[in-house]
Amino acid sequence: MNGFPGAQRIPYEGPDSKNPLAFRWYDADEVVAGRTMREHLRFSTVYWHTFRATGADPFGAPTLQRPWDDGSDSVENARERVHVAFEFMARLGTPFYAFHDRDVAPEGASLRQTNRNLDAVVEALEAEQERTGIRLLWGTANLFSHPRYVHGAATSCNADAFAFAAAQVKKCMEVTRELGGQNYVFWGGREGYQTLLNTDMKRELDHQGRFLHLAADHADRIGFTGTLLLEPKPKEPTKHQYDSDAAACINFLRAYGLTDRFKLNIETNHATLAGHEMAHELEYAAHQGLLGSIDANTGDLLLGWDTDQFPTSFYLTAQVMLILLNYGGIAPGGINFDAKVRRESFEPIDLFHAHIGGMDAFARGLKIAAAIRADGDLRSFVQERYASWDSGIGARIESGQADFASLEAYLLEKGEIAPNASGRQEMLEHLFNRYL
Ligand code: XLS
Ligand code: NI
Ligand code: NI
Repeated sequence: MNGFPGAQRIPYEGPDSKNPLAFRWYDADEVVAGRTMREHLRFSTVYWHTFRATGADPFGAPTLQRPWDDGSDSVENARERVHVAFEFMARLGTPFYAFHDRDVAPEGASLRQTNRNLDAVVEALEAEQERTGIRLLWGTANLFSHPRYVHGAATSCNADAFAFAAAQVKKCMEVTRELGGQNYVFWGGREGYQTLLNTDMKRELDHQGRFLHLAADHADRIGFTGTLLLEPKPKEPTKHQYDSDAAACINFLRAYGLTDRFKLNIETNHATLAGHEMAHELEYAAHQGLLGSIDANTGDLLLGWDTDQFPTSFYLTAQVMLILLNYGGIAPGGINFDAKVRRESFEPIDLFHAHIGGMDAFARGLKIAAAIRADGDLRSFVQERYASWDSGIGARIESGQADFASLEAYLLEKGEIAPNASGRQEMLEHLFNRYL
């Protein structure tokens, strides 16, 4: 059962290596800014894109060659796939993985049978975790593929769909706990709408709030102590997803009293679809104390959908890692490659090329970010830019000692504001490039 001929354990060979099946930057044991790369980056392979994608698109048939997979929906095939998946991850060296319940095990004729199928595959996952030391970053329930969720899950107009989703999350959270999962993710696949003409938005959002409370209650009941994560995405599959971006998610969590239980899982391509840079979404979640984990991929700026490509831009990864370093790291979250190979990259070995490129891009980004922080030039510029708030009128405003009347009096006396300084954007962009 060697699904990956030609690929052994991927070695680190250093920046000068020309071997495409070697890391040039990712050296798991290398210490950067006080921690090993392994600890900083906490890479995770996703089960769905990597082991379940077929390459089918709305215009064409599957293309991806997966010789170990017999294409059937049997539990036996699902268990066989587990061995190949762990073999892949062990050779690649991602210390974590993530799955949806329905990626790992097939849906059966009844909920009872489906749960039994899941248990049978979880047994295999557990054994492989034990054998390889690879751990579960997060589990999640697929509440969007089955036709029963056509109108949504927690936000469906059909109360039975809510109940089914609850049963599914209950089970998936239990197996996530059993497998030692460090987080549990909620991406609201079909929680949104296509038209307001048939939608009671207030009622749907109340139901989503209720659903997440019930999920948190169940986590407490079973002693699941991992972080619960909500994943923002603005559109696709619905025209308007309720969890549209970090700010909308945080507002939702606050409105429904969920901020002490939930954090966010921020995905690069979802940020792009929301019209934001990844750095914006990370910075927004992080300063609110709600950054939990990252789905690392990248979109195509010329296409308006979630292309889920592997990240390769050092500029992007350096920005991401700078924010993570500034906020003390991503653990117990991780850098989860929610990314897939192109339909045209159909050989198994392409899975290695894709992940090696992504891991190296993040390793290089980490080094760039660490160098930027060590020099401190960027930080001093920003500190200096806000110096007017450190003393005088600025300090009085920040500490709550000023009101409109005293501010008016201040300006009547002073006449005009202190001269503004240049923002120096171009100089800073050039400075950033110094480290690339
Ligand atoms: C889809 C989402 C999904 C979540 C897990 O766009 O990124 O893959 O991460 O349900
Ligand atoms: Ni995702
Ligand atoms: Ni996505």
